[in-house]
Amino acid sequence: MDPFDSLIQLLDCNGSLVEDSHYHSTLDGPALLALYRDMVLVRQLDVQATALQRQGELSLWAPLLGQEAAQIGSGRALQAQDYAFTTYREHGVAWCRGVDPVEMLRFWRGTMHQSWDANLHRLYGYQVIIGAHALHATGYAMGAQYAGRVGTGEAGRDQAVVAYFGDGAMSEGDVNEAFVFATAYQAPVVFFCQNNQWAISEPTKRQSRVPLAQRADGFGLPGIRVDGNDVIAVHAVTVEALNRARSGQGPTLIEAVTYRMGAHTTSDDPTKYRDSADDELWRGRDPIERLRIYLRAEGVLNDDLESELAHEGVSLADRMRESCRELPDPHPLSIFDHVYAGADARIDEQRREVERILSDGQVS
Ligand SMILES: Cc1ncc(C[n+]2csc(CCOP(=O)(O)OP(=O)(O)O)c2C)c(N)n1
Repeated sequence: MDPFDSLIQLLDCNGSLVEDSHYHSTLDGPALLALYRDMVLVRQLDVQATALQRQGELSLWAPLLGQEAAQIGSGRALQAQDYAFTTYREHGVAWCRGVDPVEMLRFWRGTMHQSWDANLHRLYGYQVIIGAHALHATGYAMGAQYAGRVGTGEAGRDQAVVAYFGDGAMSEGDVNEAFVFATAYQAPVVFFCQNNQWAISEPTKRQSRVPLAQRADGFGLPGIRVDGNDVIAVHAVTVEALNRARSGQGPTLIEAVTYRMGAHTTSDDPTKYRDSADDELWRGRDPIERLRIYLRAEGVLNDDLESELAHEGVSLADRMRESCRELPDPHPLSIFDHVYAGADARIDEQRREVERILSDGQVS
């Protein structure tokens, strides 16, 4: 079966709107244009970061190429009070949460000990351990529930939590355990699986005989399969799942069917294990191109706006390149920043010990 069959779709690959009996988009022209801008700029961010790695400025980079709609459509569905937990590939979600691209580069250049200020962005740092953060997200969601921030109906108070992970993570114990806890407690968490068809060199079809979303049935949570390259549909299904979570109706699993157009990371060569015909097929399903066609046909996007956006992309790339080369080494004590939201006696004690070592001049 083509993974692209039987999906929720609101905008097809040719840029035409599609009717769905349940989901309807509430996004008007300016809102769609904003999503288009986000997608174009995060692609630029990704291309620039990949180039910086090739120039020896970054140790590694995990490209998001092809997954812009899945990340932007869902990331823009989040409200300020919500909280997201992501993997190493969700630069588009980090963008939506207000993380500066240069801050992202600090991680990949090795000039940051762990993370940006998670509390400020309401986004935990890049998680490299596959699936671990599905449990962290579920625990966080249970905390929100116990703190009375679910189902109050008060706008801006009720919270939802999103855990982003890939198709490969669906085979991990942690993710399956998270499903058990989330459903047992009806926690306000949305599991957002980007099925990009590959877990490094392992294809999704070797991992599952059924569509991944169907696994939700066995755990007792709704499982939704959406065209992950259709930003309008991704936004609509995520808005609904987040509303369910915030209003106390429990978790949802969203499988966003997409394709990793690039390598797994800059250390990987996908030509060793996949067919170029697949790359060609998915190029025709490009998430940015179909929205571009639609917006141009509607008169929302024109040559002037496209050239403005192209300029914005070039300045972003210039800023990333220049700032990346100047990123300072982290201060040794910054390893203690952002470990917990507030003060912690054990962390404070360790900080004092390192301060003492530094002032003794034993290390610089
Ligand atoms: C617990 C754990 N096992 C193995 C790895 C090595 N590893 C890194 S990425 C990856 C594949 C993940 O694939 P998927 O979940 O589909 O996400 P994608 O990289 O495609 O976004 C693996 C096995 C790891 N980081 N953590």
